Amino acid sequence: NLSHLSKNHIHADEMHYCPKTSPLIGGPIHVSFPSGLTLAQVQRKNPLVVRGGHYRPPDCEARHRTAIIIPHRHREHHLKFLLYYLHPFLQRQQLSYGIYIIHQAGNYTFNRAKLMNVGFREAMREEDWDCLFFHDVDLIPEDDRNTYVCDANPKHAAIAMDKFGYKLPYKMYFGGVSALTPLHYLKMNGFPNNYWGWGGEDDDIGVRVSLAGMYISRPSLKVGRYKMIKHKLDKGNDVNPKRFNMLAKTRQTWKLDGMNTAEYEIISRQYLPLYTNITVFIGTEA
Ligand code: UDH
Ligand code: NGS
Repeated sequence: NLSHLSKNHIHADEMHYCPKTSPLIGGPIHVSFPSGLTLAQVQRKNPLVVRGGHYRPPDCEARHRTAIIIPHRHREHHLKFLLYYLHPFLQRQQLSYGIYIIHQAGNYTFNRAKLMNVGFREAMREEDWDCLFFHDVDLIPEDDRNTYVCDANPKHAAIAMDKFGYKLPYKMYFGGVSALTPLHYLKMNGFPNNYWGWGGEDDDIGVRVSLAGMYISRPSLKVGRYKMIKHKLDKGNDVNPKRFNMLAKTRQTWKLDGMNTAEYEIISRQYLPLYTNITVFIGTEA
């Protein structure tokens, strides 16, 4: 009896796309931070996540392939909570996805935007992602309808954060979580490499979007809600006193500094159960 073979054959050939709107998504998510949570527990709760933190829906073909890029150093405690919420959240959206932690090696001044350039190149080297989410480690999405897919224009997703009273702090704010297609990213020459320390790099990125002839797209305030895990300014990430002068020159610098000039040295690439960990040496301020 060969009927089971033909059945399998039809299945493989006609693996149908997932519905346009996932039936698994709900509305608001109640976010709290259970003490004693371990990565092993997160792993047990996400049995379909495979090596390197990759996932594809088991019974339909995903319509979207999204890479999550997280700049990181010394925030393991935040990372655990983010993974705890993000994996099930992305699975409910029926996405094909991968999570990349871009870990800055050494104790030199932190550089968030340059780590994003590393994440972009290293994630695209691995897979043909159609959307990249650049995601701070301490922001937890609070609504299932905040879909992690790209728009026609670069999207600023974290528009309603608890620490800003669930409103934008200022009109051009582009920090926290943003989503770009590879085309958007290359069109604006990626992100700046020369913002060392805290502040201004997200504003520079927002300015690049418009200098490259694009607009900022946003979800609604109801949907783009995030809870920030409270913390103080990190060691090694002092406020950058040059940020205002640099921002005044973005128009002159964006084509000269960015994805086209990002130089770095990969120290290690680990395919862990819940994420890919890329440790990178990005140099120090000139
Ligand atoms: N990050 C790290 N390690 C660091 C610094 C930053 O992982 O040492 C990453 C992390 O993903 C973080 C992101 O970079 O979410 C942004 O850095 P941040 O959380 O320090 O920036 P944010 O503006 O908070 O969210 C700053 C806290 C107080 C700043 C007050 C300055 N006026
Ligand atoms: C602006 C910073 C941004 C920062 C935002 C929110 O002033 O980098 O505040 O900061 N721009 C400059 O410093 C030029 S926060 O309240 O999260 O600490 O993201």
